[in-house]
Amino acid sequence: MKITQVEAIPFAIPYRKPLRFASGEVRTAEHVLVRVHTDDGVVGIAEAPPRPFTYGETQAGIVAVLEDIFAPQVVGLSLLERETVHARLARTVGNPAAKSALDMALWDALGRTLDVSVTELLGGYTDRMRVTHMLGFDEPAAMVAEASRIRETHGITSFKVKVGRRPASLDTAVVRALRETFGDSVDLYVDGNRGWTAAESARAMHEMADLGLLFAEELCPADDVLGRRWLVSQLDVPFIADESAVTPADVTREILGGSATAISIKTARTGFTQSQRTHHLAEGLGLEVVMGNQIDGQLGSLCTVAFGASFRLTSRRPGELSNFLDMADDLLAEPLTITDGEVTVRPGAGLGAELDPEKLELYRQDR
Ligand code: MUC
Ligand code: MG
Repeated sequence: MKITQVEAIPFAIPYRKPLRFASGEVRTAEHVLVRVHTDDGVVGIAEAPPRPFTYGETQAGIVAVLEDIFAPQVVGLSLLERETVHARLARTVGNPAAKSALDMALWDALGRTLDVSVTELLGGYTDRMRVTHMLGFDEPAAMVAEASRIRETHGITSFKVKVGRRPASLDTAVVRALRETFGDSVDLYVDGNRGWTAAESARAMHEMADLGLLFAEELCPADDVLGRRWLVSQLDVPFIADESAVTPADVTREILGGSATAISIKTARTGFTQSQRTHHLAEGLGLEVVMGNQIDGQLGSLCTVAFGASFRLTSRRPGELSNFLDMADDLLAEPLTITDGEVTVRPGAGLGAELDPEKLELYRQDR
């Protein structure tokens, strides 16, 4: 079970249509495939999506930190020494997506070695999750049409609406149109990616008070400390900390400081090892948890469902598992599918994912 090699392979797959939100937009999935090899001939895989506008990482930076710093720190360790891996990676600050992909590839390799799924290794609570689809910025009619298409094609009835534009009426009109079109047959919540001030957020939430929103996420920056506490204290829905609460320490600070009342867990930024810690903390604090999406491809989405299905708390709410639908293609030999609004954990060892070698050749950028 000794780690012998870590590969970091940059690849690029275009999006069918860009996903736009208050902190940025994504037109091409320029991700990094991580492969962890062991002396038993096992290979574990995961992907890292760089999000410079949220965490400062770039594709080239992820490859460099994996090759130059993290690979030498873990080669020679056993797959069972996951806490030692965690401690060594923690010597370097930041780099959440690079650390997480390495961590998840290691768990995949462990599952393959032991012939059990990652979900069974982590907690084994269920084998599936309901799905929330994320709607990026557009005109109200186009966003309603997209939601209808996603509902008809994949059976999804939960939508996260990107907000945070100015004037806020651009976004409140979308949420109102969605509610008027679908009535109570869909769940809706909003994510501002820090686009509004606390006062703008309060006004927009007031304007949408009759629309039955389930949550509000990261409407204004957590660094506007008092403004955000003021906002959260007056809302009658849970306020989800997403990019402001990456580590368990961030979660503790945001929750105890009154700047959030729920959290998003994203395996793309906390892997499986750190996501476990966040899950246990959230359970202890009695928080609502949503499994979020860092605009992952199919492999990243499989990681999210593998973790989310492991615990009762993380599988209770629909997870954001469908961003890959916007991509023109992917690397998996057997594509991930969403049926009747659900994604199931892949049966089989580890993450249960195999790559299509021809697609990897086509999309990799290092040759
Ligand atoms: C989200 O929930 O914010 C947008 C940026 C990012 O890192 O993730 C997405 C989705
Ligand atoms: Mg978010």
